[in-house]
Amino acid sequence: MIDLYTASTFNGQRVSIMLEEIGLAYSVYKINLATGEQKQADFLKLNSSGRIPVLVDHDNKEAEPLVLTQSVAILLYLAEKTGKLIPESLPARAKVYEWMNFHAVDIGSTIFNAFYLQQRCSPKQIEAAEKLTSKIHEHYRYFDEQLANNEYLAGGNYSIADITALPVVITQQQKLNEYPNLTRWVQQLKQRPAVQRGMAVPAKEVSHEN
Ligand SMILES: N[C@@H](CCC(=O)N[C@@H](CS)C(=O)NCC(=O)O)C(=O)O
Repeated sequence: MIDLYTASTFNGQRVSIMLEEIGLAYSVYKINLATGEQKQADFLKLNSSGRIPVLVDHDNKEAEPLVLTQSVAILLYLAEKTGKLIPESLPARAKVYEWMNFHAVDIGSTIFNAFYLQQRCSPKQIEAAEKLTSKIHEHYRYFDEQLANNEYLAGGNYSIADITALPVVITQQQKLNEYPNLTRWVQQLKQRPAVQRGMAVPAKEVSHEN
């Protein structure tokens, strides 16, 4: 059995979409970030950095359950565990790693930093946020070009690279109009029932009997 400690943020949604796609049964524990549940002693025992998502796999082959943090590491673990949503050939896998990294590091952190600065009010912070917004557009042009030539992010097959990217991109819908290939890809992925279910987690604490 798998336990997922999560909240409605893009890092958490990556993992819930993945669990829905691969069809493993899991229980959801909703962590209220606004009230600081992630900094309470019980949660810190699981992840001393005090952040979601956390996955606990009770079915691994070791004696102790595996406790794993970092959304990208969790996606890679689940893909390796099930052999799903990751290609077999090494060069094709390398392209998946490349696009996961682009999204988790370049796009994800730029969007997060721009959002953080936009909440502040000093002129210097606003100026920095504007610089980051123009960087987001530069990344999106590159992303759009990739999707002009490929159905999915890392080539012809849907993979964990798409799952890494989608929840972040969805937070930026207002920026998508200029990017037709990106818009096509978002619409296509949003049709997937597993994506719809994964995006809705954690509406409540439940067991997902996949
Ligand atoms: N790189 C980590 C980021 C984890 C992270 O920053 N989680 C945020 C929510 S998206 C969090 O729990 N923030 C609460 C806090 O920092 O107090 C991942 O990919 O999982």
